[in-house]
Amino acid sequence: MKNLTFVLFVVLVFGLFFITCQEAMSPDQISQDSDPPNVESCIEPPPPCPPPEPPACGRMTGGGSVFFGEDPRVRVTRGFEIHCDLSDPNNLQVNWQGGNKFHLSDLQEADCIDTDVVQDPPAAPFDTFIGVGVGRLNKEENATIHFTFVDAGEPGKNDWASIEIWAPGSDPDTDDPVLSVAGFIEVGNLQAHDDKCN
Ligand SMILES: [Ca+2]
Ligand SMILES: [Ca+2]
Ligand SMILES: [Ca+2]
Repeated sequence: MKNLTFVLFVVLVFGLFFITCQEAMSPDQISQDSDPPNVESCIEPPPPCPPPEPPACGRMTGGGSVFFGEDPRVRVTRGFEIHCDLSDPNNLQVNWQGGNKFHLSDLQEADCIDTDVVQDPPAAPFDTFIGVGVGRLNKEENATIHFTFVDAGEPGKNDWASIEIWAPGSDPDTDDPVLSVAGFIEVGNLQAHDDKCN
């Protein structure tokens, strides 16, 4: 009888132990424990992007009549002035063979960038002016101009310019320009200036 009691006691203890272990390791918990670690929580978020650099604050002028190109021969008339922040005044007139005249009415886009080119003197926050605008071509409105002017120091023999002009009604994305010219400045000078924008 003692032996039977002892056996029953042992069975009871093991039974309780088994039930306790099953409760401690419920299926849900087993499933959770077997999930892979949350990798994303271990990866640090990327650093925030640096704020964009403010646009260069300046203007470009042309001293004297600026001639360049051979066919056609192009003249950017004396006294042009264009501003990186589009603020007035923005004056630009382009003449070329055949009695063609373009006069800028509205400078719509301006991107003034500082490249490896050295524009000194004077000190300026940019050397290259990339612009888009509309104006009158031979007294007809809504012609389009794309241009790039590079001040490469003084005097202006290393300065460089490109100009494309589309006739009124033409699409610069699909149509040919009526003027497309690029080259070093032969006469005159392109001058980048620092400006007080505020
Ligand atoms: Ca530069
Ligand atoms: Ca200069
Ligand atoms: Ca220059």
